[in-house]
Amino acid sequence: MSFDPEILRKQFPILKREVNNRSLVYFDNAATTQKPRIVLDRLIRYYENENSNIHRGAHFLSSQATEAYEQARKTIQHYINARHYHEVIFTRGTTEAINLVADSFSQKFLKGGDEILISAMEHHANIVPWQMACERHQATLKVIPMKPDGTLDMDGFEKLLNQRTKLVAVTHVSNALGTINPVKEIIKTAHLQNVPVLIDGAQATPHMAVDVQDLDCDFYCFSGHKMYGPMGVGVLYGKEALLNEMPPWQGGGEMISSVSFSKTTYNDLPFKFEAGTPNVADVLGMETAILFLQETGLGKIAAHEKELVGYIIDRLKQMDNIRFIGEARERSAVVSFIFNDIHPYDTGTILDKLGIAVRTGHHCAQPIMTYFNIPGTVRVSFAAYNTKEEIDVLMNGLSTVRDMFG
Ligand code: C6P
Repeated sequence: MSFDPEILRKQFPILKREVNNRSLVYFDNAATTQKPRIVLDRLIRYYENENSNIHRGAHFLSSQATEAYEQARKTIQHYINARHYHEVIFTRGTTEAINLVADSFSQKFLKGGDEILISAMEHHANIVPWQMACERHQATLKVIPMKPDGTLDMDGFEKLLNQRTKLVAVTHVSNALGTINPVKEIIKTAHLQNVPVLIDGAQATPHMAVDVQDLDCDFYCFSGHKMYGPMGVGVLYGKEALLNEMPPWQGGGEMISSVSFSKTTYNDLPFKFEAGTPNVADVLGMETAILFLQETGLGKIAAHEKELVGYIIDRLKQMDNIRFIGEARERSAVVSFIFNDIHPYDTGTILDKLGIAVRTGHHCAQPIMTYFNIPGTVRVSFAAYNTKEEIDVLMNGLSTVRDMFG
């Protein structure tokens, strides 16, 4: 069946609403996507019919909820093609997944004089946890340089990789630039020196199929809420051998095997890393979002978003005083720009008055803004339900902005 965003839009109740007396135009999908009716229904169904704590009770509801939760893990295992079901760890999101690895991996493997390699285009969630880990273990954080078009300097990367490097952590897709990084190549190069690689997939999983075995990444992190699922849930994929070597991160709940005051033994994967009552409802909502993505077709979504990106770039190029931030050939559904003579915050505020939601500012990637010597960007980020007509509305809004600032 062909892809029709207008039909798809009907599945998203929020898209019908008005903001400031205008039909909402939602272009802040990299921050979070809207949720289709089936995801909302799944959350309600869970709380109305299935709500129970899992892995604990012998009663009917508890075993039903446990089964549903563990089935969701299998759905996600197959979705990202993990070799083992227990390599899928549920977290609160990408940020928590990275923090888990930064803490636990570093505790086991990082010591004074070692190096962690990140890139110049990381989100703060893939910078700060590594800074904290390096500080704790007297290690050094090194940064793969970026080029003016917003792509990584791969020669620079190879030069930085050495025997002291204990881990490489890079984003699959930049949230501020839209750049799709050559992660497979990065992983292959790092592995030649036996260095494991963590991929921040927060901005990749809503737009492309991810096969962790094909990538051969050691860790892959993503968030449910950026891929049409609920907030507060995400995934850490990790290779079994590494996860087994790493110490537990938080204590309590299902992560124990036995507890006494003198000694506690830990549970096996994946439970070793899932302390406390899990977020069952949102895990089920995320599973439903994945079924939605599969049903809609990631290939069709990607093709549609590519068309939107091409269209908006052509239109924006016709505007005065515009500067694109991030011009990689391989790019996702993000377009960042700035008017040289207008602060991005002013642009965003006027667009908001017109019912158009874009994100302005540093997008939690301040080093990128420093690199380009700008206060921030105006970021338009697309999802499957966006249309060219909405881009036309945005372009009218941007003309209003230009008229107001002369
Ligand atoms: N970026 C944006 O507007 P959480 O908050 O844990 O779901 O995701 C954090 C995160 C990590 N990596 C990348 C590449 C991201 O884009 C994000 C979230 C949002 O760009 C909110 S700052």
